[in-house]
Amino acid sequence: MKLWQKGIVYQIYPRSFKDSNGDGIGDLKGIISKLDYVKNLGIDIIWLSPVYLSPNNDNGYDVADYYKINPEFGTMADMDALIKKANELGLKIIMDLVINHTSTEHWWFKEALKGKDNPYRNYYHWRDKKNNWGGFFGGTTWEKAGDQYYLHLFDKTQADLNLSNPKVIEEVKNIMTFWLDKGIYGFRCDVINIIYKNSLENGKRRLVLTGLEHYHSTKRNHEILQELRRDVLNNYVETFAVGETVLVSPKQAYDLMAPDRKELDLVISFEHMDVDHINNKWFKVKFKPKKMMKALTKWQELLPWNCLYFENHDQPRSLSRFGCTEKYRLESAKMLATILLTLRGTPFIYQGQEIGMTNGDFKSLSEFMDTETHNIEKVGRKLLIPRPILKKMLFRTSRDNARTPMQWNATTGFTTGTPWLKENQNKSFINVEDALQDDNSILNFYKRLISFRKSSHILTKGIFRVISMKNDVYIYEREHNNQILRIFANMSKKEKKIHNRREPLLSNYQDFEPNKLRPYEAYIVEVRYGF
Ligand code: TEU
Ligand code: CA
Repeated sequence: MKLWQKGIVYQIYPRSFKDSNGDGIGDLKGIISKLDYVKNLGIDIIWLSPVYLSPNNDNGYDVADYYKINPEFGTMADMDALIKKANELGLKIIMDLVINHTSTEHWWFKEALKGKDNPYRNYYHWRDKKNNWGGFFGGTTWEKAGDQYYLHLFDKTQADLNLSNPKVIEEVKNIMTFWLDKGIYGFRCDVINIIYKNSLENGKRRLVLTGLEHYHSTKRNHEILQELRRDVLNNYVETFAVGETVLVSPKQAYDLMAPDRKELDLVISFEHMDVDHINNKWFKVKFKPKKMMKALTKWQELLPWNCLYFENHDQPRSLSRFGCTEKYRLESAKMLATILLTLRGTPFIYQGQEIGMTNGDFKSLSEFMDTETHNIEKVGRKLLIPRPILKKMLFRTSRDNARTPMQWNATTGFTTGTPWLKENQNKSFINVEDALQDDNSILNFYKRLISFRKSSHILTKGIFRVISMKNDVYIYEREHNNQILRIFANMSKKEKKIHNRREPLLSNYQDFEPNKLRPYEAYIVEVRYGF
């Protein structure tokens, strides 16, 4: 087994993790000061969201220079120190690789703006007129610059790179090599299945993302990934390349990660994140556990290995979506943790998830910092969505829900200054300092689960088999070498009848009652057939 299969990943969103100098913005020195915390949790791999030079229109996913560190975060020396200290602790680092687009502040783009015959013009996509494509952040995907328009599938300050230009591919290889030579373990590749555009013609009209068929999962996209593996990743003993994808089927995901195709190692898919909305994420509906179980089961059955996650910097907090933030906060957070750490695949934990952080307590739209949230607000206004409904949509779904500062303690744990994004006031009782001292905390439960998982061949290697998805109760097994663990999870706040008399090996309740699951109760039992 590779390290990325045995290990647990922890995602750090640098801006919101730990501020070391009181300017209200998390930074690299802050991360260094918390590496011991991450290590003690039982983590093996850190996924660091972008720390490159950036004007921060999309918090670093708009890269202005791939070889420079954003001064708000520190210096290249700080980054070297972070990699060194992490490696000393046995922690690997993967960095975000954002190659679908650069910031319009990138010097390549500034050169491209100088005219049609500039050598960098062809680093980007240009058209004389807009086409009908629709962007990920709402609205058109074309912005005028001079007498032409450039393509941007995301924000207008994120210009799509032209990966049909071999020079751009060379640039990507150099960037990867530069960072791998510094001792990082690999990359989380941003929106990796839409990087190659077959054509810039009009698309078939769709409710969202018109034009998608021209750039989604293209053949050339696969070839590019194969080339990056062959010419870069293969130069290192062991690397880890996990790709974030957009709208993939299990088959499309498998084609990106199948070992014999030599592209990525692992794919981040979204189907289980799409279970509480209709059409697109802004139209949330009541969460039905069955949908989640079905999505998880489907991917468990169809892919040999999954990226297991309930949260990241783009998703509202899982506790607020799939659990209970009040009466059963502890139980439901631990129930979700139990599922996360007992399925087959590599678990990803997003900063703050391990203490049960909830969605932000935003009161007004002006408190949001995320460009997507503001773009969607504009779209919503154009569509004449009544203001109270629009507000509700944005409060519930904004990515800023996941980006509020990490709650280290009840007071100035994140920063001694003014945080760049409003802190959640529930830091008074949801914070790392308190959680560390409380044996019953979500944090300590995560630690127990992580060490349980890591010492169990059944959980790391075993096959998955679903037993039941009825009545809001998820029951499945993992099996390895004829040893079986069965996992029970009540995903609702109602008590449920089940069949089980075996004492759990690990449970989110202190005691055990046979043949029933109390609200959000979840546990692992050992099963022996034929005895
Ligand atoms: O996200 C890509 C993506 O498809 C979505 O999750 C997106 O963030 C949005 O929610 C669509 O409605 C990646 C990054 O994770 C995200 O932070 C970036 O903004 C985006 O790419 C562009 O780089
Ligand atoms: Ca700082």
